[in-house]
Amino acid sequence: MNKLLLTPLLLAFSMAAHAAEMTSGEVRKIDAGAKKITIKHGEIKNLDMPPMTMVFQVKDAALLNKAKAGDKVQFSVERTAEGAFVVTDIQPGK
Ligand SMILES: [Cu+2]
Repeated sequence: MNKLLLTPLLLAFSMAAHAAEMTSGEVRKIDAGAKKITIKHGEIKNLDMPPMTMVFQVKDAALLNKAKAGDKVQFSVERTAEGAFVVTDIQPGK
C-alpha cells in the first residue's frame, strides 16, 4: 500500500482508539433528574486526571439506566468546550 493511502488510515485508526478509551470506576450515586452520575474513578488517561470521586454529566439520560449505585463500570468521558465533564458511554465493569 502506498504512503498516501496509509497515512490517513493510520490517523483514522488512532482517533477511533482515542475516542473509545474506557476508564474503570464504581458508581456512587445517580441523579436521573439532573442527568448526573457520581463515579469513584481510576486514572482517566485521555483527560490526564488522577483517580478520584466526582460528579459527571451524562450525554444521554438513557445511559443512567445502564448502571446503579455500587456497580463497577467502564465508562468513556469527554471534556466539553465549556470545561464540563460528560460521560458518553457506560458499560458493565469487571
Ligand atoms: Cu475526576
